[in-house]
Amino acid sequence: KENKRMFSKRFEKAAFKTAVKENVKTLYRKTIDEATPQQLFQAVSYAVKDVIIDDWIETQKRYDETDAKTVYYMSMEFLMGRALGNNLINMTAYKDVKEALEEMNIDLNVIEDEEPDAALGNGGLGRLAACFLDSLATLNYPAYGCGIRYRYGMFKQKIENGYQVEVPDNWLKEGNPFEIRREEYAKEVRFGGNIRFEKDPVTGKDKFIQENYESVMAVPYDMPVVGYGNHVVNTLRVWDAKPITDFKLDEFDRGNYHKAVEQENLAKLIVDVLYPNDNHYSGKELRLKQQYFFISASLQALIAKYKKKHGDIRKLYEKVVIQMNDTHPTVAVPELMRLLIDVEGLSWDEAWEVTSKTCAYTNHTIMAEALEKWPIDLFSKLLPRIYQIVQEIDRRFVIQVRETYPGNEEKVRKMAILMDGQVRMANMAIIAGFSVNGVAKLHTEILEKQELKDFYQMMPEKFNNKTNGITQRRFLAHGNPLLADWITSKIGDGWITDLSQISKLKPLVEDEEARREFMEIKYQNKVRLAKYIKEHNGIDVDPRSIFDIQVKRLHEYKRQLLNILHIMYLYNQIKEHPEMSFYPRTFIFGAKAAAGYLRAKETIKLINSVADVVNNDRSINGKLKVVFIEDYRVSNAEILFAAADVSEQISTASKEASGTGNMKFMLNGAPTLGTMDGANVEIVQEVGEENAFIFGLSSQEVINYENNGGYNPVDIYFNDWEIKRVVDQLMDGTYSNGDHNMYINLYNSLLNTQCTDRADTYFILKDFRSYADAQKRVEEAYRDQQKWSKMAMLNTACSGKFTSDRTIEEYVRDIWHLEKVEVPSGQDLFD
Ligand code: 26V
Repeated sequence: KENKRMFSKRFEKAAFKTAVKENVKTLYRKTIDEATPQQLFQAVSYAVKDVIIDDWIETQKRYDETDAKTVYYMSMEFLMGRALGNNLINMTAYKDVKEALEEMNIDLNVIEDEEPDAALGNGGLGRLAACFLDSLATLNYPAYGCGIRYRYGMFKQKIENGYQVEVPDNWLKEGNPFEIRREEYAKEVRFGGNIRFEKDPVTGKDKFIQENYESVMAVPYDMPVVGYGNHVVNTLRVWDAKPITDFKLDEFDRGNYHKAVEQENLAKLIVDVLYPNDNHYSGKELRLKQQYFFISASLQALIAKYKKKHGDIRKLYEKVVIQMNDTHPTVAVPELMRLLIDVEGLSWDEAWEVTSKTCAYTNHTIMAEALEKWPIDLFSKLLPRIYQIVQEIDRRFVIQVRETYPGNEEKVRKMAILMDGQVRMANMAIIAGFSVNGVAKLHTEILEKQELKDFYQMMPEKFNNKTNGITQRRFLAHGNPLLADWITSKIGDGWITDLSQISKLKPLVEDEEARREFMEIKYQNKVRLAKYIKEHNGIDVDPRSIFDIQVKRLHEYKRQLLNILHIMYLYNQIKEHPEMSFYPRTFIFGAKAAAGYLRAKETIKLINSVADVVNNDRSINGKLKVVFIEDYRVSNAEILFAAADVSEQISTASKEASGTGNMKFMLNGAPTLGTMDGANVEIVQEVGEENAFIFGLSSQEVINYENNGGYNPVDIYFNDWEIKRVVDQLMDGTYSNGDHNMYINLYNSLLNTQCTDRADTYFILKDFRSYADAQKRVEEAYRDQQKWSKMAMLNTACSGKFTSDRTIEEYVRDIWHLEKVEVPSGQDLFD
């Protein structure tokens, strides 16, 4: 009660300060002055958690009373970032807490920096899941996130001698103050063995008994997801694994020591580490184990919860909807079938009706190398009963295809789940799900017209688009407090939960004073980033220069190589024409490369080498600076977006399903320099082409080239000497202290036909001139500060569409059909 009071309606500063002091005392036997920053972080977090718990209990009670339909967002990844600051923002207590701590001589920002990022994700897909949870809670929708509690999240990136070095991310080392272990909800998950078939003598029904299996216990940890200012607290449930041996001493007693050890190892291994591969599938058995592990546990838990209130499991879909975040959780389809048939006793047809009315699938990429296709022998050995069910789903579907397209075996080849010794997970998701969605308008169109054409023709009613979004609570209210306060002073704070209101800034674009203020805030944010860069890189950058930023995972299709080649080209020009007028620029990169991705790692080395040469060349008078931000992650992303002048979104058209960084830059007032790809298309539609810098091949042009065997980059190389020069500089030692082999893989990727794939698969040289022109337009636009400030402000003012609140409302309207549940505030505690 005491704790609730301190955050209710009026923040009780004294109560809060006492709570922090008490926590430092009971946790560490220390006074505030003696405590380390980490200890203060823990103490503050526990004080905050205490308050969250009351709302959490209340929320779950309300969900129970109203018996509201719930979405289960199944995802291998939740890239949550830090919790403390975000929770305070959403509790509308950030400023009060900051002030209270200041009075105790504690800097909240310093405390926040003590929290490790919860980096349980790779990139866009995982961060999207985190934004969705924030929006679901803020919009009063009952929701669970279901995932894995990896002991090690996304690796920490160190740069040594210009190269990426991966360091394990031991994020739980100091303990996670916000999580709660829920031992009582543990579930057993079984792997391998064989299936014995029996007829039940009484019912005459088929029974499938799994024997000689290995198993683990899945133990859930719950993390609170705080809605903004509405007292809703939803749950992110992540599963840990523990060995089951203590329950099965009989095995142990029988001397099966080996098996006991095996199960212990399995438990340790299964949740050990996040696969740090973005957009690249490799058929690793452990990955499939992870998938089945968290899916089986989540489904068992969800069914148990449903059955506590409802008698008829055949109506599950009335209260539960399962959203599968890419194909990674699609084993949910056969696992739900198994639970319904083998455990709940439903017939196949009954189980299929429930499953296909409950499951929906989101596609996040058309990159062929990301498609999950499990070898049948691996799949059937690990999940024997699941495999039988997949076979039956496939058998029935193939009959349907043959009925629909008599004599057209090509259709069967393309659409069946089982083909060429593989289990094709996307096909299963589409066949079983009632909804298939892409993540941006262009992406969904490409799915319908190209990648999933056959499915679209057969079942068009399943297909729909849900353009991605981002949460303005984290990426503006928390990440850019100066701009957030300024916006609130101009249009009120309605934008925090209704971003469409940000369009009220539009008239202010014509107000010179407003523009000056807007640019002053941008400048302050650039100063903040310059300070970060000085601290972390030791590089001086001028906050008056143009901050041009590309931060995202490193991948060839995202074309960081195009960006750095262009910087090399600019450098050549400055050297050659020192008299040429050139607006000072700071190019900033942040990117992690998958550990085994050679070209990606070479690109990081190249960026760092170019940075070394350019930053230390006195002769160019600091006109050009290049910075590689080490360990790009959610927490430093917030600083980067706030400080950007230019947002680099330069993927090969058709390859980036949506992008979400593009939206974060736009919200913070950075115009897009980009291709007509993913959600860039919709960004341009909202802000107007004149307020973006668009270049390059269209997606249709790219697709046409691809259908005709590509294009020949060698022609460009020989016909454009400036392009030739930068490409040659990859090999001539300019950026490698004379080493002619350092960038050979990059060089070959652009030109060499010796490569297994086509030369310049991602049209870097093809788009180079067009990109350089667009960069020229950026420079010209920036010189005119009046014009630029209008452009920047308009980007913020037109970003309303790209809130994940809008995305979630569309999911609710078209797919999930949830109802809002109000949670009473703690005001009754005031009397
Ligand atoms: C795939 C795989 C394959 C197996 C190994 C581990 C792993 C991890 C992640 C992925 C996901 C690839 C798909 C993906 O991340 N797509 C991104 O989704 C974003 C959110 O919808 C979207 O904005 C990006 O454009 C899209 O690339």
